[in-house]
Amino acid sequence: MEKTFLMVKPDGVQRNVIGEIVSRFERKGFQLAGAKLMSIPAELAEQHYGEHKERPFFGELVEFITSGPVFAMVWQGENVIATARQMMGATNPKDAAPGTIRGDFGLTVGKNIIHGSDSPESAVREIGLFFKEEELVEYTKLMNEWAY
Ligand code: DAT
Ligand code: MG
Repeated sequence: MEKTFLMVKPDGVQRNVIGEIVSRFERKGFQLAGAKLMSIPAELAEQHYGEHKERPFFGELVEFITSGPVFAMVWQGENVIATARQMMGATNPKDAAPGTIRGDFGLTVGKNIIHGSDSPESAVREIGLFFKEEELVEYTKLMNEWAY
């Protein structure tokens, strides 16, 4: 089953929306495979956002993502990578549709509440950066018979 890496960023943790965000993915029908509250070391932040190394906001981005705890998660389900991106909304919350996570809770691009992998390749890479294999749990949800 397809898996993606999602993370409530430090602003989302401080804004008390961890539960709300988990709830949205749960109600959608996705299955939680792993989760933890953690502080991101600078080296991990730089690796995670490596694709943005040359962008002018890279320093700020690393500073922000290491500024407080994040809630890192792995979710699985059919088409979860693309669907989670839709549920998150546009990168800049001012352009994110109401009903999306960034549209409902964010105001500016610097503090946009949630991260989600943008492709199957990023998902594999990011899950590997944040989770050890033994931190991911395989189990059967009986609900799946009613979801698929
Ligand atoms: P996304 O998080 O939607 O995948 P991205 O990968 O293009 O967006 O950028 C990663 C993060 O960097 C994004 O969530 C917020 C920040 N960011 C993106 N563009 C920015 C900009 N123009 N100014 C400041 N921060 C920006
Ligand atoms: Mg991205």
